[in-house]
Amino acid sequence: MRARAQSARLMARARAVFPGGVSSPVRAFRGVGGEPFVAARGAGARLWDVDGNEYIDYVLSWGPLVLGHAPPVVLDALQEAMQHGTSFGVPAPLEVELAELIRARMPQMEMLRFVSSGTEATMSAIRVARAHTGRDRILKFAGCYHGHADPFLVRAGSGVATLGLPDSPGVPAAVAALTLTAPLNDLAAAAELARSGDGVAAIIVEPVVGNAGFIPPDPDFLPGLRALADESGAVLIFDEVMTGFRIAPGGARERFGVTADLTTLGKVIGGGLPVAAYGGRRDLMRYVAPDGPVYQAGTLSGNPLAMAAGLATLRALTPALHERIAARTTELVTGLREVAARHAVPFTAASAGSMWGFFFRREPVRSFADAQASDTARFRRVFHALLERGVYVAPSPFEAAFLSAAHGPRELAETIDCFDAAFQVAGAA
Ligand code: HOZ
Repeated sequence: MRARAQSARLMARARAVFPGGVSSPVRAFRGVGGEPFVAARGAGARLWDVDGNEYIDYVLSWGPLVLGHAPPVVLDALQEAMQHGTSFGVPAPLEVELAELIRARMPQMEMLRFVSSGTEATMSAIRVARAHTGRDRILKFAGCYHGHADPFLVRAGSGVATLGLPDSPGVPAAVAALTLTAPLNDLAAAAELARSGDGVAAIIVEPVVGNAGFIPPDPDFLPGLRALADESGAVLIFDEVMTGFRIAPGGARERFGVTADLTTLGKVIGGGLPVAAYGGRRDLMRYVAPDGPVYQAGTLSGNPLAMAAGLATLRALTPALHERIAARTTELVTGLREVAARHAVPFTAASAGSMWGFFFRREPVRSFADAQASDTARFRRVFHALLERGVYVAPSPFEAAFLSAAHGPRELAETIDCFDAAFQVAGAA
């Protein structure tokens, strides 16, 4: 057994000051049981805990670290930026540069606004949609997670799914009633809801779901939502906090040929610092104050250090590098499928770009209900067998995995060997 005495000591202290000992629920390992490890440092594809144990990291801070931990280009950019100050509270060059770079890769982001978290991005995007349409209700999909603002904590994925909370107390019933929920990949159900009453302000979706585990869209799903939004007058919002700069250099628009009216971004665009954004059609973004009446603001929005890290990351993430990481991700997923087949473990795994995931289930997973029907007990056992061998995947079956530029052939081979061994000891039903 790996020794984790220091981690245990720190977690005991943490539990006295934080609910569950964590700054965000899924980190508490409640989905898999046992004690979380406490990180000391990261470099490239690897993380070390405070007891000196080493892990190949497929969580990558839940997605942002597409270049791996502590990439020199990002550290250099931060060193340079911090010479000039850490926050200005007035416009500054780096935010303009990052916005222009994002727009060059995602032309549908005609105008955008930087915020500090994905939650702020999605709650601001639906505010714009509500202002534009004059409607209050929104349509989301079961298992999709769009942050923890009140309207989204209805049949949500990520930590909400991990903890098995159907809805969160504290969200007023009147607010929750404005959120309609359809099953993923179910266009007929979505159409029925979007056409009910006086329609919905927004249809919001993760174009590839990462918060119910990894669930790709059926080929007709996103084009169908686009048509439904057009026909019903709803604003189509792609929540690309996870998929942005992961599933293709230009995100969902490039990968699926479907353009949303508004897009939310986060994770990769901050290169490991707290950055998110919402943006899209110019006529919609003109509603945002001070151009328009929709209010949204933030003291640290456009923070220069965060902008520097995001710029350095996106500049390094060329289409060629994206392709290389995506090819390695495919290679890993193929290798894992082969190992599972050898052990006769019911297993389904898939990837899009540098985002991937797996379920213990033989049939494909197309919905949150399918994900919940996967063998989560087997997931827990395999998770711990992997961690023991130095491979860290998210401590929940309802989270996606990621790959970075730093994951090379050595990491892939080690990982496939570790899955082999984990299936050997923990793969049986
Ligand atoms: N919502 C994030 C994953 N889907 C988790 C963030 C965190 O716990 O750090």
